Amino acid sequence: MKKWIPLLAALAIATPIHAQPVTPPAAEASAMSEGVVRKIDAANARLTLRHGPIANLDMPGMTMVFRVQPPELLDAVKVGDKVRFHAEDINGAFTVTAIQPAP
Ligand SMILES: [Cu+2]
Repeated sequence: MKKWIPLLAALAIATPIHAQPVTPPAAEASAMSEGVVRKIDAANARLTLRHGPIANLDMPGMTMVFRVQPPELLDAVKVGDKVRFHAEDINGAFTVTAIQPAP
């Protein structure tokens, strides 16, 4: 571990403090966010998630209801699961378009 310290120090000096990772649009479109399933409303294809920041929606962490498209995505998760998911704003409705249990 010790041998890395000079390299990390060099990087810290070389990297401007305001530098942010640049996410290309293609990667952003498929970006996965983290959350926990709080409620599943299969009849209405809706899902309540307590989620972390969603970079592609510029949304901070919160608990909220999402639409789920396609509704079959709900078959892969249950209440209490930690999940990774992708959400998009589709015609003004925040919609989960991919979801999987987190490892
Ligand atoms: Cu939210």
